[in-house]
Amino acid sequence: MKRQLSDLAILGGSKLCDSFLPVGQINIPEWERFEALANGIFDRGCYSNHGVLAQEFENKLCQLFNMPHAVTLTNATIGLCLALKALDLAPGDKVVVPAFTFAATVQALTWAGLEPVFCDVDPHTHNITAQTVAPWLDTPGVKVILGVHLWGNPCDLQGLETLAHERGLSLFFDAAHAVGCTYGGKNAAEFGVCAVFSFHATKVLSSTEGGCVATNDGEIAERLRNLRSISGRHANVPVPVNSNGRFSEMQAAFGLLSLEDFPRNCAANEKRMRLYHEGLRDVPGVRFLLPTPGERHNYQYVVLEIEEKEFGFSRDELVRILEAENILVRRYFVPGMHRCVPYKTQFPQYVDALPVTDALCEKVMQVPSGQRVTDEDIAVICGLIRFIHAHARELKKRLFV
Ligand code: T4K
Repeated sequence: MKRQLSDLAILGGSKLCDSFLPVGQINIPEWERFEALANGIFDRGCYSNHGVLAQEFENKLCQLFNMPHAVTLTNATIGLCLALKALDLAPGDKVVVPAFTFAATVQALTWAGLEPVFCDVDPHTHNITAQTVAPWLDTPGVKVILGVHLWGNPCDLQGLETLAHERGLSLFFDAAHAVGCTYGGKNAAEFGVCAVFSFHATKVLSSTEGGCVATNDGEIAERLRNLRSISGRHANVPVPVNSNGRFSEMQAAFGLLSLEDFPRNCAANEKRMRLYHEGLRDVPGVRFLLPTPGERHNYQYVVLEIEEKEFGFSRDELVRILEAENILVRRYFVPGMHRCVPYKTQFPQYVDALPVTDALCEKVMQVPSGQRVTDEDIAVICGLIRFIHAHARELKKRLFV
């Protein structure tokens, strides 16, 4: 615990954490359970090309999502690329997409030969809404609205469905953060023509790398199975190109165990989020983004907004102080995609058009969560943030002048 300013690592004191505390889950199943499944893989001698474990994982995902098709892929980035390629779109067709997202959301559009039309997001949910999308729908060539269920909170699905229906557009979702999350009691996977999920090591449902596309559309699912593997096992349907987006048996083994642990890991995440909230809720200038009450959630990301005037430091300054202590907070997603190459030069019309995105890029951060982060760690992190706020004026003079 820090008692005086010189105890802070950024001022030469010792680090609060001996090893770094990351944002991300790294929920590891017990080795013996993994070994038992891996032994079966060795016995069968089938390591990839969608073997028995991959098929079992897909079946269980269909149950979790309440969907007829869950096509597993190497990761969600490949899932986004191939799912966009599987839609009936022509090269150069336009897709309305938030700029406040992970690079893969937008780069997948480029990869699939489509053009992004960047829109802003709601300041309270960080997600697109019918209101933030509507101003861009008259752009010639718009065919799809691509929403991102950021931090696991589903977008305003009712409003978006109504708008898409009125305008004859498709809805497509990057649901990388939203495994197990609901909107109006329905699984997030049940909305849009496709929903793409991530099972990266830092996600609450993990297959180390991995992702899947959930869809109701049997034709799209068949196209995806052909797109993901030159040696596809399923019916041959015409696809524009082949690829290798296969999901290995080792990934499936990890994923199956993670699925068994999923309720337990979500509950542990919920507790961690609650502890952070209790530990920080009265600190001036710290705002929490909390899940909608009554909906199911995976509580994967603990997301804060730092208001510089009230807190005493900007988000970036706070991040530097915390990182010096080995607390690896993240600044997802900076800068907004509209300000990244190649988009800022290719599409300069968006650079100064998204004020909410720009404001969020200045103040949003995620604090460590997941299996490695203990209750004591959270108490220490909250205590440190309180200490930094309480001594902001004095500390600022010694640090950032
Ligand atoms: N759409 C959205 C909205 C997304 O956020 C993402 C990915 C995607 C699509 C694409 O999904 P994938 O293609 O990845 O399936 C991470 C993840 O790599 C990425 O999956 C995630 N979103 C993004 C928000 O965050 P980084 O660069 O911040 O995290 P990374 O991989 O450096 O890991 C964080 C820390 O965790 C590391 O500093 C160390 C620790 N760590 C990580 C790994 C992988 C470990 O201790 N062990 C590990 O094995 O991107």
